[in-house]
Amino acid sequence: MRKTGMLVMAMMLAGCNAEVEIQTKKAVNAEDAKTFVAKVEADYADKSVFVAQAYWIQANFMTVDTSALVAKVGADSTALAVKYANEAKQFNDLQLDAVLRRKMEMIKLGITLPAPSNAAENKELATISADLESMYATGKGPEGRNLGELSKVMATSRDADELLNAWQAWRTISPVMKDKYARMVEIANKGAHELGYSDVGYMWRAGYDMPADDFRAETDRLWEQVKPLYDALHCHVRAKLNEEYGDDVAPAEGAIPAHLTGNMWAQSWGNISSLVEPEGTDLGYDLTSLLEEKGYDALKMVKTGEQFFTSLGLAPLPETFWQRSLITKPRDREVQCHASAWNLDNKDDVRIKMCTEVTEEDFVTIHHELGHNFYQRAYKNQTSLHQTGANDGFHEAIGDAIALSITPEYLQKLGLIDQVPGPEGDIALLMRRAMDKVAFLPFGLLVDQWRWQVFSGELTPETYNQGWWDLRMKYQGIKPPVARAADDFDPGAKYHIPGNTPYMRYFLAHILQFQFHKAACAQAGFEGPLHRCTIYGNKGVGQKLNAMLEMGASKPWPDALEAFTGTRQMDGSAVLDILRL
Ligand code: X8Z
Ligand code: ZN
Repeated sequence: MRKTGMLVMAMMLAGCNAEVEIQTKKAVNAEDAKTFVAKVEADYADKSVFVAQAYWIQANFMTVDTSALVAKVGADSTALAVKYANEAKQFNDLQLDAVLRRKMEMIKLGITLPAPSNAAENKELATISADLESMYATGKGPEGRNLGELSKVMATSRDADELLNAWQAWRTISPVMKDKYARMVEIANKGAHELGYSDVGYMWRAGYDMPADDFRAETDRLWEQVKPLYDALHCHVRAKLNEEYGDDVAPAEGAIPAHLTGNMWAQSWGNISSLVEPEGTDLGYDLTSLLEEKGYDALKMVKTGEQFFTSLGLAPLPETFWQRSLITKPRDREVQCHASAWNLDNKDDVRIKMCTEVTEEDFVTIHHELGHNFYQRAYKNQTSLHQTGANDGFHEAIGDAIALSITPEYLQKLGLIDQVPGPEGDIALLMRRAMDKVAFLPFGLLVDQWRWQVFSGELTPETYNQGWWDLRMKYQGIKPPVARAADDFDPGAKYHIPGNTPYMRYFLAHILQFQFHKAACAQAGFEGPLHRCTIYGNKGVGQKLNAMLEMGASKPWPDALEAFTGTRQMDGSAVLDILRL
């Protein structure tokens, strides 16, 4: 409760010596609530530009100094957000209109890592966050190899020893994060308590226009819908890996060892698609090789991505995007290479930051990032608190949904292939999609299940790593390729853990993007199989898409979903509709 006009009076009560604290609460009304929210929004709009600039500079130029600067900026902005969240509580019992009530909830819940009001702990939390972020960004394996180099081994090598070596190398960066991480959890949970919440995980689950417990059940429901497809994929891939690597490395039964799926975290398996194509099927081309052969570089890949969005009738990116984005890894300084999309001024100053390689994977990631930028620009006229995705899964799903339109038919339009493979290419096409998207689903689900357990105290620093692998086993059927030591901290080797980016958004996005694609293809009147549908050039679909994007978070997310797809429910059946013949 905000201590409005708190009055501390020592009163001598008759018959006893007691010190009584009396709080007088000024009565607030709906008009006060409106004024308060307007003030918060104006303040956020004003201050967020400076904060974004500081974070941008740090991510593009990582030194001990820029880290110290973002720790300071982060501490100040968290302190402000916590102050406003506490002030918002005074309106808890008031009847407010739905929009205002929702904004109040956003003010209280919108802090990813809440700090206690104690300035020293706030500072400590901000310093730990900045430290963890740079430890990840600048992390190197024993032979000085960075994540880009090690990831390339994971994606291209078929030598089990080499793969194991790269897998282990990257996991040497994270044990030193563990103590800091545990302390961070402790402080942020204290911040959550002060705001009146049980723990940080609760706050993360509460941002979906439904009670936090219902959200947990909702994610379980979606997983159950798609699990049979994952189980089938897992079984097939395990058999193929067994053929390739033999019983000792890749057993025919049980879990798949984590180093064999073409990805550092075994989260998306597209890089080993060719290995698992069923007998007699072949896509006939490899997009990575095509991009190389046709002389694509990072810039041309981003231009091509932009061209997809403008083909839908969306305005081109501003000149400043090209001047200010970072699209290749600089040779002379440390940057945060994990791809991201930014809006620096809450208007048109959108940018991406990526250490792009000429690969199919990065071509898709470019569409993913541009999806964020086109979303950000579309909702720029909303009020400050509504300048975000309908929910965070929407934000992650837009670019991915567009990338589902990268079909052979579209690649032919780009001049990347001459001949569109006939139906004989369907199995290989579907397999590639499943390896990228279906394989991701259990990983997308478990990262925050782990963090929910960490924040609730169910896992402790002693059990952090074991808990991680228990979830990897339970949902993905993935096991570590070598025994893990007690002080290992394998979750820390995944960006979003030290980066403190909530992860359930990606699980939701891997459901939503299929719903969006299916709806878009229906709007386009497409009649063939959905994996062959591209909405490239369709202005009608673009208009409808933009209508949803422009809404930002101004309405509960089911309204936004309905505006584009006609349904108010997230639904995993679209995944199955698209990924079956
Ligand atoms: O982090 C990302 C994006 C940035 S928002 C590149 N993704 C997740 C990941 O890399 O783990 C996209 C897919 C999942
Ligand atoms: Zn993203």
